[in-house]
Amino acid sequence: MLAATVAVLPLLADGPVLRDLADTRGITYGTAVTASKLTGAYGELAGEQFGALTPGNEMKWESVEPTRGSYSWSGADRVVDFAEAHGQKVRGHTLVWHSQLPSWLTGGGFPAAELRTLMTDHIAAEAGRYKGRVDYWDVVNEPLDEDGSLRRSLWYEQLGESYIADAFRAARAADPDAKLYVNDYNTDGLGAKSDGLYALVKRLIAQGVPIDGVGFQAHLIIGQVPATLEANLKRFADLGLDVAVTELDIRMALPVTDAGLAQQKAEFARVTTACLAVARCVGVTVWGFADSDSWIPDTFPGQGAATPYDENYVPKPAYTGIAEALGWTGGGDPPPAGSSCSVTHTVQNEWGSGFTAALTVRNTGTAPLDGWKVTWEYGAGQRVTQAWNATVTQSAARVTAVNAAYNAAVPTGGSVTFGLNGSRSGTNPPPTGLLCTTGS
Ligand code: 9MR
Repeated sequence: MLAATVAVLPLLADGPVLRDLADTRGITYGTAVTASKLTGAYGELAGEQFGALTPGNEMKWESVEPTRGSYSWSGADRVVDFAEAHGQKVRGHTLVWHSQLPSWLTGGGFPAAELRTLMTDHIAAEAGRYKGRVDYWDVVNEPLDEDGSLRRSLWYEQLGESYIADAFRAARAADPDAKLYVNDYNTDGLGAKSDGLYALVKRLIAQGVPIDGVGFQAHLIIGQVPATLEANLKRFADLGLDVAVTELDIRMALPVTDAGLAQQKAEFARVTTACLAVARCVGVTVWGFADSDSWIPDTFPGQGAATPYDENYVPKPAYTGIAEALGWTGGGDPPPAGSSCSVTHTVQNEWGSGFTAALTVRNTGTAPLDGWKVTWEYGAGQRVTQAWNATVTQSAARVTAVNAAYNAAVPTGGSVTFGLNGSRSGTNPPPTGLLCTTGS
């Protein structure tokens, strides 16, 4: 699918918008978030810069089912609602894990059959609640030990390897449209642990287990980003699965140095480039976008600065490294004053002499839109022959689309889509100069 997009008017500063740059490259750039912080500058950056959100803790078992059979969804709801209001995807994290389990579960002494039912009931409840609203689920998190054998977790010890297949089947039954992932750390490069993961995934596929993807957490250390990251992603993709970098951070010893930040910039870029190089890599998620919202300093005393923004939400060199890896050159015209929309152009269908394209206008500002206009150039002789949901005119290569009366209004965070058929002769490169401006 060909896609092109343009970013207009970041809320906090002029500069690149990672989610839109990522869209143009066919991947999604996401972040883990803390639900309670999704206001003010934190909320604006999370909504403006990222195309997907992962709740850092709010969907874990101890958060959603602290007491047996009694669910508490407020934190998880907050993240999902926020993502929908900002046109973002959601990575659900996580349904079955050995950690952050409630004590009623770990200390319950449940016999195997009951434990298995507790697990599948929990999956049914959680994935069922968010059916159609979560794009990807980390169904099973961290099932492996460092040597590549299966982790001796509560689940494995009591239920054996079959807990994994059962968890995926329960998740598929609860939400047939969500992409189902296994997710782990220290599996980013080639090695014993990722070999174990690879073997596990092959067994699951052979058993017909409904698995769609593999998540690579990528909790990395500067100077130690695996050289084999891309090759490793590729071997999993070659099994016919999607892959994603799901929890990227790159930590360093504190205090930070300019050299450390420069190296971190290059390494955030490298991880991003590795995903871009693997066709089935659907995206990268950073594990917290700001150093003030990172787990690293608590867990690794003396280390930190592991994310793309500092404690005060000032972008670090790593942020620029990501943007550059996504194709940002620092050039281009500044966004027109007053604009607060962005637009994506996607070729949906292509045949010998024609094509169909969909264009989605998103309100990236803080106020509702009342009218919008999109302009672009088709550089290879493409001609618009028919359009819907907008008035589209063309003069030579230049195309202008203006809202219809019924879709002039776009709420904050909302989007509208219009479409067209075009004729072509030969190639059909994406449009250039794609720009959205707001109306009255
Ligand atoms: O970011 C999470 C942090 O706030 C929690 O205290 C921690 C508890 O284990 O979990 C962190 O997230 C983890 C994620 O769920 C799974 N992969 C490792 C992450 C970092 O520990």
